[in-house]
Amino acid sequence: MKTMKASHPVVVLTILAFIMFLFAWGNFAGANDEEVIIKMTAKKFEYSPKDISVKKGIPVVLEFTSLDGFHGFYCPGLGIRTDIEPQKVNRLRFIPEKVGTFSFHCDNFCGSGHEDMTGTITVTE
Ligand SMILES: [Cu+2]
Repeated sequence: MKTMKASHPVVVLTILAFIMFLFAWGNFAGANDEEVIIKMTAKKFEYSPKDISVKKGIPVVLEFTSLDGFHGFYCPGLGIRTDIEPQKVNRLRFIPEKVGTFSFHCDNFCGSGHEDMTGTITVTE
């Protein structure tokens, strides 16, 4: 019984340390699996928001809806594009791998003024 009493605090501390470890691990894993969802709308002749900021290495899902007709989204600097079809949510998932500011534009001709349909993605560390 004496040895049981002596070891008791050690056992409690060990269990506490293990629980703290699990918490830390959970947070760490959670941060890695994190996915940032950014909702964007497209209409003649603008995106909203038009300037977005994301973190390098954190997966991003852009969710586009069109408020009018057919548009596109093309960001050559990051090598990503999607059609933006009306009446549906158009999802584009990517992982930003380089830091910088990259412009995007509509690459489905949607009328005169179409060339002004632009925006930027800024990727930070
Ligand atoms: Cu357009």
